[in-house]
This record gives sequence, structure tokens and C-alpha cells, in this order.
Amino acid sequence: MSFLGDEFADDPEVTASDSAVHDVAYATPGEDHDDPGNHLWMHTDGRVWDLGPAELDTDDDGVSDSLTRNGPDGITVYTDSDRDGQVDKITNVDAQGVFSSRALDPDSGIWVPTDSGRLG
Ligand SMILES: [Ca+2]
Ligand SMILES: [Ca+2]
Repeated sequence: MSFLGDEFADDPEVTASDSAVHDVAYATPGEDHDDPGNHLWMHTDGRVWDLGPAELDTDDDGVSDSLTRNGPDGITVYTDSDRDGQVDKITNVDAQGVFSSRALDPDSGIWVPTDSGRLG
């Protein structure tokens, strides 16, 4: 913690808010990667993608777990369902209302289609 203390020594407010974020992050056991606060991340093809902080609470437990991205194929929702920060569910909804979901198999690291259909 000493290097964090030095880095934020000039601004006590930043130090306080930074430790609050890390208290939450470190409350999850079994993860030792360099997790930047409550950002969601995922890895594909050996690269880790930092998607930014979670924006949505999809299961209404008071903890933000998902974020959305608009792209050429519609809206994509990235969800971390077990709060370890790693995205484990992706749902894409295209402009026609057709959706498809994939879930990450934690053992194989393969994205498995779980659901698809049409909204409305
Ligand atoms: Ca939640
Ligand atoms: Ca997860």
C-alpha cells in the first residue's frame, strides 16, 4: 500500500475514494489480477479488454454488474454475474430486435450460446 499512499499523497479525497473502491474489489476471494476498481474486463485471443466501470444493476442486488455498448450490430450488454469483474455473459440485440446471449464457460474459456430469439 505504500506506493499508493505516495501516489495519492497530494489529494486526501482521492486517497479515501480509492481505498473504498479497493475494499469492494478485494472482498472477492480468489482473484489476484490487477483489477482497476470495479471495472469490468474480459479477455479474448490472449488480450485483456478493460471495458470500464459497470453501469447497470441487472439483478437488482444493489451492485452494478453490466454495461452496454452501441455498435454496428446493435446494442451489446456485457454482464459480470458473479461479481469477480470478469464479464461472463454477453447479450447482443440488433436493430431488428433479434437477440442472442453467450455465457463464458469458466473451465474451457469458450463462449457458449445460451439463448436467442426476438424481442417483443
Ligand atoms: Ca447486480
Ligand atoms: Ca464474472
